[in-house]
Amino acid sequence: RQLAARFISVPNVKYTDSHIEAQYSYQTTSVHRDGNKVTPRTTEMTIRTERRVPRLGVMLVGWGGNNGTTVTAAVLANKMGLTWKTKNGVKKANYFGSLLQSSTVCLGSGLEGEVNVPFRDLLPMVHPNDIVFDGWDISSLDLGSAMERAQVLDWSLQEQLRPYMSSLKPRPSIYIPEFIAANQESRADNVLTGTMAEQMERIRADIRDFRQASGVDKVIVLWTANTERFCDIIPGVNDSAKNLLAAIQAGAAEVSPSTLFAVASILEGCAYINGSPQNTFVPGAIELAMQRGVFIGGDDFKSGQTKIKSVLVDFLVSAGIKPTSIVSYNHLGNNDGKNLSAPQQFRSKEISKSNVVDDMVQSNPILYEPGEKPDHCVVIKYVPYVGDSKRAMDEYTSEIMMGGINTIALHNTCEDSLLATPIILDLVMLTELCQRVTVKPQGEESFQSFHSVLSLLSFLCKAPLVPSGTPVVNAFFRQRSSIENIMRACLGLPPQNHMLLEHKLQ
Ligand code: NAI
Ligand code: DG6
Repeated sequence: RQLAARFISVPNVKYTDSHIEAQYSYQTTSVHRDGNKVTPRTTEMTIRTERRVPRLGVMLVGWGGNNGTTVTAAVLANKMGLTWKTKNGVKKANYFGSLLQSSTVCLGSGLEGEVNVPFRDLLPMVHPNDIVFDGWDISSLDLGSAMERAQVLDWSLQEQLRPYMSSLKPRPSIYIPEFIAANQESRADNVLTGTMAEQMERIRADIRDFRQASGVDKVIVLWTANTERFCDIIPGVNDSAKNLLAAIQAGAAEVSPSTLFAVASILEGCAYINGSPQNTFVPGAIELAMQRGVFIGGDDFKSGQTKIKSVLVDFLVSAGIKPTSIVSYNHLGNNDGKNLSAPQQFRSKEISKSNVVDDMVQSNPILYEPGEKPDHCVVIKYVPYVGDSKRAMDEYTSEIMMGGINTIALHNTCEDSLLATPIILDLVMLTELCQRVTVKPQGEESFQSFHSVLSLLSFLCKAPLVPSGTPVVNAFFRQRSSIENIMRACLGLPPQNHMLLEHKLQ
């Protein structure tokens, strides 16, 4: 059963013209180091959610790429309610794969059983059809031709979208060749010139121009451009906000295009999300975001193989089974794969794909000695023929009872950009929602926002960026519960605990 939950009536919740205001008891369990003293704690708080949903503008870095064109085309197709014929029948535009648009949460239960509502109806949030897109690309191709180059969408859908997509042109971008693969050079015909500081100012001006010309209330900038190599963290260059700003003025070598985009967005007060694995958020960029109270999030969309890994390893370890070896191959033939065929760019991806099991392994000292980890190998190969249709093959070997060995082998074939597109939408819709939520713990004077490093986005990212000293959670269902329960808290509802005690008593 589906029910719009937007105006649910809860005694401890007040709907004013501008806000949903919930009185909430946040319950945690504090444990002493040795585990002998365990204390339940309750913090009373007021949580406010602004009700007015702004008109959202999203600027994509890498707009002319496979993800950039696919997300723009998908939103247009949904907005226009397009259908198209394929050899398998008529298809209709949808948002499958979006947590917020296409999944449900159990609101609670009544006489007729469980009531499930769409995630998107829990709180007022931006609908993807209303997002206005703009962006930059080092390739000058208009989005109609770029969509054709991407080879993701069915041709008869492309034909319908072409007139609209062709009028969209990426803005010139910052291109510093040493950060992406040399094989990308032939694409770079739409690049800014001038000093590093001048180029960054141009990006800031673009953001202001877009905001004004489109009439959007808010802009979020998201990097879906090529994977860069990692930056070295150099004291005096990118280790503090002050040094990073000075390094940009000086045109220092170790400042990447993605960091320049992040700094430009932060200075314009726009949230910035990193959909690729590189360390865009050097300490100086994080400090700048915190100083300015701007959200940053990332890193690297968790779209396919890694998403399954964050489910499967969680299942194995939480079932008391010990994964000892995880081997993940992929091959793909799109431009992302071409860029990742260069060693430094592959290394960035290898790092973000490899750390995803750490929290699950560390959570179980019965299975793993301190410091012990499964062998974990990540291989990516570029095979042009398969295009955007990525193949992922995984082998999970685990130790089971009494010396037994359990091997699971998976093969997944799927259009990579159709997995990334709903994630891009969820990232910006969730970030925008978080910008409207503030919390006032009892006894404190004022309402506070979420931390600038928006760890709630972890569910959508392979290598979640979290505030310093905060646990990194990769486990899929823990990440999902966090989003669900924080949204429930905004409505004064208790966390979903799945106890179903009322059905377990005589
Ligand atoms: P793509 O190669 O098709 O698109 C990237 C675009 O970025 C290209 O059009 C390129 O010209 C442009 N570009 C490169 N450097 C730029 C710069 N400095 N400024 C502006 N534009 C620039 O790649 P795709 O498939 O769209 O993926 C984009 C990124 O998302 C990659 O880094 C990829 O690793 C990452 N990603 C993709 C996932 C997926 O499932 N498709 C999942 C996780 C991450
Ligand atoms: C090859 O791994 C290309 C990558 O860009 C991936 O397609 C992307 O990172 C998705 O990774 P995963 O592990 O979530 O499928």
